[in-house]
Amino acid sequence: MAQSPGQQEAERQEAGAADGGAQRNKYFQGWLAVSQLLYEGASWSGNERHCCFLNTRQDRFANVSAASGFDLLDDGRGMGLVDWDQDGDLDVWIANRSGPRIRFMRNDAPATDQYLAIKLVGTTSNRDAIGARLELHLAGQDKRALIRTLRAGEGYLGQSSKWVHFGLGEARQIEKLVVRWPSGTVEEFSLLKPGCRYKLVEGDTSRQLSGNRAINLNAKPCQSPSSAQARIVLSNRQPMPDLIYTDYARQPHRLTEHQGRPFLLNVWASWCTPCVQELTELAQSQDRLQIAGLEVVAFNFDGVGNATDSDPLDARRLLKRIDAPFHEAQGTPLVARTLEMGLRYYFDKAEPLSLPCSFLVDRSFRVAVIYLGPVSVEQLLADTGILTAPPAAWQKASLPFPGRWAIAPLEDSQAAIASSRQDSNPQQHQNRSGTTWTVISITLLFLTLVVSLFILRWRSQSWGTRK
Ligand SMILES: [Ca+2]
Repeated sequence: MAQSPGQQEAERQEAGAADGGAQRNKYFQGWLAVSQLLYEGASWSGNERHCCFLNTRQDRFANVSAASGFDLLDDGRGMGLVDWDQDGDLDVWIANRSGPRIRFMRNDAPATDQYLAIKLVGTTSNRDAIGARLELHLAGQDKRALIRTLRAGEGYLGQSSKWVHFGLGEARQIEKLVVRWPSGTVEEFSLLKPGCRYKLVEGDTSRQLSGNRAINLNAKPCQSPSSAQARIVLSNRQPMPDLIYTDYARQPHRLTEHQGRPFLLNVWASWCTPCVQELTELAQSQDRLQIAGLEVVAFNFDGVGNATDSDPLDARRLLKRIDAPFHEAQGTPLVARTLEMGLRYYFDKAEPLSLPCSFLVDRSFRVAVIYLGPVSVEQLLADTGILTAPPAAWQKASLPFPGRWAIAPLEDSQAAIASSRQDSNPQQHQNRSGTTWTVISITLLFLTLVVSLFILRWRSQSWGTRK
């Protein structure tokens, strides 16, 4: 049967919508695939070193990445330029997708050259003077002006300081500064001195000298922590999985047998030299561990996974040799997989279980601290000592350096964390939002009914009173 033009158009629109939906699904599937790759440890652009190019003022640039110290292997995303310590040179903040998430690079180049810093205040233009173009003319120099443009945003989600910075080199005198305001007005400012910071207001050619105050940053260069050794204090402790295992006498156990007192779950193997050193130190400090009320559950992984040439008997002999009075536990592929899933859950990153590795578990059977690599007895005793600290003190102790929380840590529940991660899926987010709005609608309807009944009852009472 022949279709009407209207039916044909409706079918075309429907087919187009279906195609659009399929395209959107492919788009989201693509992002999910990329996210999964990153989650599994792949890098988006982490193997591309940062670059820094020096303008030689001869229509050429020189690659000074290595000499400047910028050739980092970070997975960078954005950067901002600012004279953070106000000593006349530009410093750099770098934001990374991977760790370290943020870097501050203080410019420690010899401060023999001069500078000029300008803050613009628009009146007829926008107040921040975004879009203004500044031309700086130096006395006794060639006729080429130094030009800067004030922008709102640079790079990905980045914004440099709105203080416009000029490096003057060896110049010691400024002829003039021409400001082309976004409103179209052009103004010239003279009598500016090198080595100063000025606030310039649109329509007012008098300049305001802003105080110079060099800030002494006491920070020292730090070494990036090794990924092979780390101490991670969970700001909100998470439940420890209940592991089922056997001891060396093949007697079955559950890890929850240790609930009610703090213990260290240590993952080790006899072929792992750092593991043996760590266990030896723990064994030699057994008296101190006992006084602290800390038990050690030593999970041995000899003969598990790729270590097929090792034998659990080796582990048993070694524990006897070092006289380690630990609770012996024989690891299995399932236990290894469970611990790996736990680490994936805690860190939102999929990585294989590496040895040695330890979990400090509190008396409520919650993981409090994770140690990747060996942990010293002193550190272990210190962490055990603060297991009973109030939540605020514990969260403070979980920070790697002093600071305050910009966003409060997640609630101490798996549901809250799962819910927060659900936002990464737009479709699920829509569904959850829809549920929320449905709940709100039902609540509002219920409240409306209650209020209506109350008003009706009040009016009937009032009428009754009048009678
Ligand atoms: Ca500086």
